[in-house]
Amino acid sequence: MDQTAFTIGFSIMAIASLAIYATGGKTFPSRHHTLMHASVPFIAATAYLAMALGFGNVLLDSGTPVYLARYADWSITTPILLAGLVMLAFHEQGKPGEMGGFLTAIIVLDVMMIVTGLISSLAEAPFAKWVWYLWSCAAFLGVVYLLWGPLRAIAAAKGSVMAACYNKNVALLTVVWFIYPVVFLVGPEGIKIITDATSVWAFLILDVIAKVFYAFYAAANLEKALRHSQRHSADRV
Ligand code: RET
Repeated sequence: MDQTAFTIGFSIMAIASLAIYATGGKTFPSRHHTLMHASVPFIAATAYLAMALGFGNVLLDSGTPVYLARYADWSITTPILLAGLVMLAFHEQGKPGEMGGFLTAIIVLDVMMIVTGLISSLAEAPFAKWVWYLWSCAAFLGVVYLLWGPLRAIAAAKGSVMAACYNKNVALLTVVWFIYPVVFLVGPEGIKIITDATSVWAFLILDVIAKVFYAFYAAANLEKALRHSQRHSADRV
């Protein structure tokens, strides 16, 4: 258990939540994105606080530590991040029920990915562990498919500027999210190539990129796209 990493994680996430809110757009249509992105590190700060204080840190019979707060964090924060992307793809438009359907499907797949990942980490029998791991990967591929297939096409139909913004955000998110199952695989919950401390630091770095860096990156891309669309509608008047 790495107390330093958890304390650093708590501090970064708490400060980042305030910084994302303070610097983010406060008018429609950026305000709701600002609120969503600021809530993500707040949840993570809570999870790191729990891990630092030893709440939900389970030691399995095999000696593998499992941090339940990490999975609780991911099961709330990843749906928020995905909801932001679905909303960006639709950009305040779409047929009735369409956005709700996509939100439901992507969040169900995503929560299944986290829950089955947790089951895999708790499963000590190798066969069950790897079945659950693969099932979690299948759900993850479903999420990636929705982002790069139908949602990308919907974003493209909203014009090249919003589509470029969606594509940039999805590209960063996909690259970073793909590293999580790899760290899990090589870590103590998987094939145990890296130590618990290394995996805690690796997840901390990934969390900072996926939650904090991504929030600033996505906000900058959105503001740029909105400025561009405003300039073009002003030109047409
Ligand atoms: C697990 C293990 C089982 C296989 C897969 C996983 C994927 C996890 C992901 C987590 C993303 C977390 C983020 C948190 C930031 O807020 C559960 C590690 C596929 C993709 C982005």
